[in-house]
Amino acid sequence: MKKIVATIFCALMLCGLLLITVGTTKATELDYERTSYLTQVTPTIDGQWTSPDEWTDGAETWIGTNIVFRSTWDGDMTRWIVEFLTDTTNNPGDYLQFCIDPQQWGGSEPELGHHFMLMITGHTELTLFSVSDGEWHYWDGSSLEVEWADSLSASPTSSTPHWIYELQIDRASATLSWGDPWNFLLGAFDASNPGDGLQSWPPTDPDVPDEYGVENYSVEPIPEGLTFTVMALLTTVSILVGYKYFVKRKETKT
Ligand SMILES: [Ca+2]
Ligand SMILES: [Ca+2]
Repeated sequence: MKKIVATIFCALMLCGLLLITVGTTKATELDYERTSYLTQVTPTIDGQWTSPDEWTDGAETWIGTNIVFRSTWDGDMTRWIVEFLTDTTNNPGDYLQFCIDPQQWGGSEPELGHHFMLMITGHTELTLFSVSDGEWHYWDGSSLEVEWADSLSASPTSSTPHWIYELQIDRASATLSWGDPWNFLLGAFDASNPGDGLQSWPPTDPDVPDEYGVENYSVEPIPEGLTFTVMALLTTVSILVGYKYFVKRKETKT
């Protein structure tokens, strides 16, 4: 009987810790704000986790359970990794969509001089979009310096090879001035699962800047409490301590 109680206790502690993790690293439906921390490990933009610690300096944000992304920054650079865990197929119609409102203008539709968009399509092509008459249009005149790569590969997040996108943008190269903080919508589409549509953060309309999320920034490195390793360690310790406590009580009583 005590063993059952001990198991329930440990399970509750585990759930509690998981909730803490979610509460501090994942945005909620009511609050689409996240924080970019200072880059500690400058990533190699090759579309994969190049080293085990390459992206542990970025807080993770989930889009449902299918997509997770992280960002870090230093100077004018904003750096991103997006892992589409459930997209394991190479389709010409796959795309990553990144709508940017660099000065938090907001608005009910994108506006020229206020908003722009990047799309990576079919894992082969990066296209920039500006705005005309409230709609996105191909934009070839940008000096925006974007380095990007993607690959179907495994990562510390999932051992199943999945699409991983890495991007690095030099904000100083943008035609529009780019502030701190700034707003964005980031989403991805898997053409082999069209029913899922665009899965994005926030889960709103890419054509409505008023519905984008906020990219805040911290001048500090990511707090240790947010790293996966620390949370996993705490979880393990709590289970061991909880279990030992109950086993000890049982031994004392018998
Ligand atoms: Ca990399
Ligand atoms: Ca696909």
